[in-house]
Amino acid sequence: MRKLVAISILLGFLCVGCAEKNAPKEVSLKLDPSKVEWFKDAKFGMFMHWGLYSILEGSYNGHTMPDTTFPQGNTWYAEWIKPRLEVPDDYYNGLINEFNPVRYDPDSWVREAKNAGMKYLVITAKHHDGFALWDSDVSDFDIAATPYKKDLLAPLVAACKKYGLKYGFYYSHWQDWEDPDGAMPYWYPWRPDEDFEKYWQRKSLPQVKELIEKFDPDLLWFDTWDWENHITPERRDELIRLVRSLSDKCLINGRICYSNPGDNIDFLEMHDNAYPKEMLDKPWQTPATMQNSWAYHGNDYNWKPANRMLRYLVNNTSMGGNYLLNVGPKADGTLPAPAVRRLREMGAWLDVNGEAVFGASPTGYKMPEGIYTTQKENSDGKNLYIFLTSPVASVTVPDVIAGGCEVLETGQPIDMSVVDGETVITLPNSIFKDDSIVVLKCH
Ligand code: JFZ
Repeated sequence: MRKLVAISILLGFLCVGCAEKNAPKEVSLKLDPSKVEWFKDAKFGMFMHWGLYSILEGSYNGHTMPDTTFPQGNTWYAEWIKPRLEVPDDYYNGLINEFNPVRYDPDSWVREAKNAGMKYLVITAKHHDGFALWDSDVSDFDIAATPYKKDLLAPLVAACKKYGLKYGFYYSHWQDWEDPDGAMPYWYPWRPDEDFEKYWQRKSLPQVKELIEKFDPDLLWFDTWDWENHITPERRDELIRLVRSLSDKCLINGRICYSNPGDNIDFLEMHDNAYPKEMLDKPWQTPATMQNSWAYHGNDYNWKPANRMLRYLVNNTSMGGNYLLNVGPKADGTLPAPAVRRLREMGAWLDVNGEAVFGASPTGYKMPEGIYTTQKENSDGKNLYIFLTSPVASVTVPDVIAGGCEVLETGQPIDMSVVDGETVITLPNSIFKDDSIVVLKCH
C-alpha cells in the first residue's frame, strides 16, 4: 500500500501538464486535404470480401444464389447468404468452428495486387454478418474463436507495407446480424433506436477504435445505402470525430452515410459497379465486382473479361475517380484462378500503359463515346493521353498539340494536323489489332 502511494505521488509529479494533455481536444472533422493526394493518384485498388460466408460459396442446403424461391433470395451477393437463403443463426454462426484458412498467404495476395498495378487494398475486417477477421477485444465472434485462431489482418498489413501498398478496412458499422442490437436487413422488423445505440456504443465505435489503434489503416470503408436510417448525421459525425481523433491520415468514404455524407468525408463512394460519366466535386471511387458476387461464389460464372474492366478503370481515371476492383478469396485462403488471370492481364496492360493512368488527371475535354483522355506532367514535359477503346479513323482534340503523337506502347508515330485551334489525329486501322485499349501519347 505504501508503495502504491509512493508510486502515485511520483506519477503525479511526473505528470505536471498531464491534465492539459488529457483534456479533450477539439477535434476537427475535416482532414488535411493533402492527406488525400495519394488516393487521387492511386486510381486502382483491390477490394476483398472474405469471411465465414466464403465457406458456403453462395450455396446452402441445395439452394444456390440467386434463388427466388426465397422471398429475398434475388441476389448474387454471396456474403448476403445468411438472410437471403434463410440460413439459421446457429448454423451460420457455427461456421466459426470451420473457418480455417490454412493456405492463407497474404504476401502472395499483395504481390498479385501489386503486379496488377493496384496501389491500395481494402479488406472486409467485419462484414454484415458481424464476424471479425482480427482478434477483437470487443467481441468473441472473431477469428480467435476459429480453428485457425491467428489474426488475419496484421500479416496482411505487414505485406502491404512490404510492397508499398496503402491499406484499409471495410467495416459494417450498422448492419450486424450476430449482435442482438445490430441493424438487420431492411425486410426484418425494425429495431428500436435505443437498441441500436447499444450496439453502436458497445461494438461499432469500439471496434473502429480497435482497428485504428491496432492496424493504423490508411482508409476506412463504411457502408450504408439510400434508405438507411440508423446512421443519423449525429452518429455519422460521432464516428468521423472518433476516426479523426485517433488518426491524422485515415480517409473516410462517403458511404459512412450514403444519402447524407456531409462535408467532412474524404471521398465519395459510387454505387456498386456504377461508372459516372461526369466529373464530381470530390475524389471518388467505384467499388466493382469481377463476378456478380463480392464474396467468392462457386456457381457464379459471370466473370468479366479483363479488357472490359480496363475500360471501367480508364473511364474513371478520365473523370478523376478510382476503381476498387474486388477479389473474393476462397475460405482456404487461396485466390480463385479466374481472378488471378484477370489481375495479371490487367497488370500486363498497365505495365506498358500505366504512365497514362497513375498520377494523371482529367482534361475536361468532351470526347465521343469510347474515347477518354488524361493529362500529366512528366520529366519529359506535359503530356496528353488519349485512350481509344475501339477502332476509329480520327480523333479531334479541342486544343493545339504542338509536338506530336505516338502510340504509347510501341512508339509508332501518328499523323496529326492543327486546324483552327483544334488538332485532328488520323489513325491507321492497323494500330487496332485486338480489343485491347490503344493509348496515344501527345505532347
Ligand atoms: C454493400 C454490401 O451490402 C455488399 O455486401 C457489398 O459489401 C457491397 C460492396 O456493399 O452493397 C450494397 C450496395 C448498395 C445497395 C445494397 C447493398 N443498394 O443500393 O441497395
